[in-house]
Amino acid sequence: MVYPILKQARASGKKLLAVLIDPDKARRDNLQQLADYANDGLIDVFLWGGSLVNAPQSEYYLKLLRASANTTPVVLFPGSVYQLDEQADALLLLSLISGRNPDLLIGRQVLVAGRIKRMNLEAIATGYILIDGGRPTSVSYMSGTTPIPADKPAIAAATALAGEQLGMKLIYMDAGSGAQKPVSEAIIHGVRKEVDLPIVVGGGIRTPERAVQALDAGADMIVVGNALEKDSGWLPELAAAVRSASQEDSDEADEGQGHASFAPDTSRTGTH
Ligand code: 1GP
Repeated sequence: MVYPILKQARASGKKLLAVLIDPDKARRDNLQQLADYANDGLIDVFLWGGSLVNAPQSEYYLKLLRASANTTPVVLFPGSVYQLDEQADALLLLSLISGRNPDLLIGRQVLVAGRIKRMNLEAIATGYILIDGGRPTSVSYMSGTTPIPADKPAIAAATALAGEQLGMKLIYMDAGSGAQKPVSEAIIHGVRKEVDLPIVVGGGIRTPERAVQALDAGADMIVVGNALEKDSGWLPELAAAVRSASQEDSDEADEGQGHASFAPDTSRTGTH
């Protein structure tokens, strides 16, 4: 199960690094390098998906990744109903709660509910929140929704809180792939103050410093995609920065703030 890993991280202050692979842009050599990093313990979670996936080789690449990095969970991050794949460990069952497009709030979920059940995929109900990242991104265009303005932390916080009250298990704030500006610390901090759920932040994170800023502001897991697609050589530096952000929280825990110790549950759903 993947969700317990996120919950444990949230409880203990351990920070997680997720690498997003867009199957349309995957390359065999890059995939192998990322798998090697994962096997060295540098990647906590793979996210798999994209706003528009046309690649006929998506299933094959996912099989390759599963074969080469078989202890790192792979979680589907689907841009459409065509992106379900039972080779994955889990699925972010996204509800685009920053938007007002009913199809992305409940319509598409209805279309895939039966398939998810029969695939025995762990579905993680995710309150997906788009934050303006400085320019239109694929996800804002494809979803036909307007992101929350970057300078409105109160709206982001109220949206996340509504997601929590509706029973969602995770909040994912996304400035969109390749965003000019990542989600700001003020927005992350505002949401962190309001909700207890694990918080995932992605979009436009291109440096270890940016990753640490998001984690220090309250994200439990950051997602990096674009910046690793062409060159994943900086991943060890990124992973070290994520670990250092964890260490700071763990120190606080040692000083009596009552966090539980981290004990990752890396067990998988039964079918894999
Ligand atoms: C996009 O949050 C992810 O949905 C990752 O964004 O590709 O900009 O890293 P990047």
